[in-house]
Amino acid sequence: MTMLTLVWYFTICTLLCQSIVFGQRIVAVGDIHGDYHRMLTILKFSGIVDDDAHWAGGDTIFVQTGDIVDRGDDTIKLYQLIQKLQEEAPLHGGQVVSLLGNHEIMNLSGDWRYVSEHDIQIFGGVEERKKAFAPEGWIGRDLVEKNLTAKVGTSVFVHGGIHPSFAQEGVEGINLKTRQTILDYVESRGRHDPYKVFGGHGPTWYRGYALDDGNICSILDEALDLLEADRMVMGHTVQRDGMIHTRCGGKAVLIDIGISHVYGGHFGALEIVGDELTALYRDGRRRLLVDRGRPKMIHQEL
Ligand SMILES: *[C@@H]1O[C@H](CO)[C@@H](O)[C@H](O)[C@H]1NC(C)=O
Ligand SMILES: CC(=O)N[C@H]1CO[C@H](CO)[C@@H](O)[C@@H]1O
Repeated sequence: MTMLTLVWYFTICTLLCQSIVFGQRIVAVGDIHGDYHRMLTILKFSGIVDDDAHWAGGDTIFVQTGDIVDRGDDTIKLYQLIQKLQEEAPLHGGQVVSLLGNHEIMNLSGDWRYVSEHDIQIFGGVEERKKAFAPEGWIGRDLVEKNLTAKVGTSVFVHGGIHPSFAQEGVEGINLKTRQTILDYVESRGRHDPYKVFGGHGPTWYRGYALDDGNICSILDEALDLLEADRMVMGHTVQRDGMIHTRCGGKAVLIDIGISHVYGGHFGALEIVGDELTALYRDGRRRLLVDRGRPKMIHQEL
C-alpha cells in the first residue's frame, strides 16, 4: 500500500467505517434460541472466549444478530454471558454488538408463546421472569437500549433484513426510531408502532433477501446503496444444513445456521476480515463461496 492509499483509506474510513481499523476481525453469530452450551462452544473455537468463558477475542468485534431468547431454556445464562462480555471486551480493545431479534421484541409485547416451561421455572416462576424482562428488570433494561441494526466496517448487521423502505432512514435513523418508540411499544403491548420498525416488514422480520427470488438482488442493491454498505449479514431464516450461505453474489450473508438443539444444534460463526468472508465451523475454517447461481429455496421458520 502506498502512503497515499493509506491516507485515502483512513479518510474514507473515518467517515464510513465507524471505528473499525482495516483488517480488524469481526465475528458474527446468529440465532441462539436458548442454547448456552452450543453458544459457548462456538465462542471458544472462534477465539472469542477462553475456557472460563472470559473474553479472549483481543480487539475482535463480536456481533450477535438477535434471538438469544425463546425455545431453549438458557435465557438467564445467555444474557449474563453477553452482559459480561460487553464489559470485558472494551478492556482489550474489542467490542460486543448485541442486536434485537424478533423474539426479543415478541417478549417486549408480552408474546410468550415460545417460552419454554423449564425456562420459566429457572427464573422462579412467571412473575419473576416478567420482572426480569420489564424495562427496569435486569434483562429488559438492556433490551430497551439495544439497536435493531449496526454497521461495522462495510457490513450491515440485522436480524431479519432491511428493506429499502427502511434503509432510506439509514442505520442511525432506524436505531433512533427504535429507541424513541420502544417503551411505548412495550407499554401498549405491541400496539404502538408508528414507524412499523417492530412490525412484520420491519428489520427483525423481513425475509426477502433470504427467501425471495426474482429481482430480490436489485432490491438488496438499492438497500445497500442507501445504507452505503457492501453487504448485509442476517439471521432469522434457518439454514437447515447448518452452513452459512450467501446470495446475490455474496451481498446477502445468512448466518442463522440453527444453533439451538431445537433446530438441529449446529455450530458455526461468520468471520469477516477486510473483504474476506470465512465460515468458522467446529472442524475448521471454510472460505465462503459465493452462490452465484439461482439461490436455492430454504425452509421458512419463525
Ligand atoms: C446503538 O447505535 C448507535 C448508533 O446508531 C450507537 O451510538 C449506540 O452506542 C448503540 N447502542 C448500543 C446499546 O449498542
Ligand atoms: C423488556 C420488556 O419490556 N420485557 C417484557 C417481556 O414480557 C413481559 C411479560 O409480558 C413484560 O412484562 C416485559 O415488560
